[in-house]
Amino acid sequence: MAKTIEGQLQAGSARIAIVVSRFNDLLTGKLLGGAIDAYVRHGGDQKNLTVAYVPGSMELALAAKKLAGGGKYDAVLCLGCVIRGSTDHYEHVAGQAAKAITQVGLDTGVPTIFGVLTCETLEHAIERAGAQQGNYGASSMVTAIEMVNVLKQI
Ligand code: INI
Repeated sequence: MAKTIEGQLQAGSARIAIVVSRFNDLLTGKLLGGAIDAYVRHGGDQKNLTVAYVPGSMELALAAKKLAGGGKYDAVLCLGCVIRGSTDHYEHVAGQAAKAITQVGLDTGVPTIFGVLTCETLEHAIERAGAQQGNYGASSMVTAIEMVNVLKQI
């Protein structure tokens, strides 16, 4: 029988920093609410959460790097929203944010989660920020919890 390593979805006392983009804050505020709610519903205590705000999705990675490097957090969750319909540099913002946030995790060893909605239209973004398609902030928090728990065992 193979040895299996997998992360449970219990938050326990995992210390998680959430970095939130103010750009599209109508939507990122909903992602933040979903993330906090998911943490609590998975057994966490809000006192173990820290929330930091940055201007836009392009700034998420730098703040995440500082938080991840300080040794105080078990995971960093980056929340943002990039909508193609409302920006002509969508590809740059979305692509660069994804690349930089992924790199923070690889460089620091602290799971750094890409909770950035990248959508074609405002309607699609609303659907994924708490309407028909769930809340991407909540599912990203569950990813953070799973990564904290699986990395503890590897
Ligand atoms: N930032 C976002 O988070 N989402 C967007 O859709 C967006 N648009 O449309 O441009 C956006 N731009 C700002 C960017 O993240 C930086 O804050 C800015 O370029 C300064 O570095």
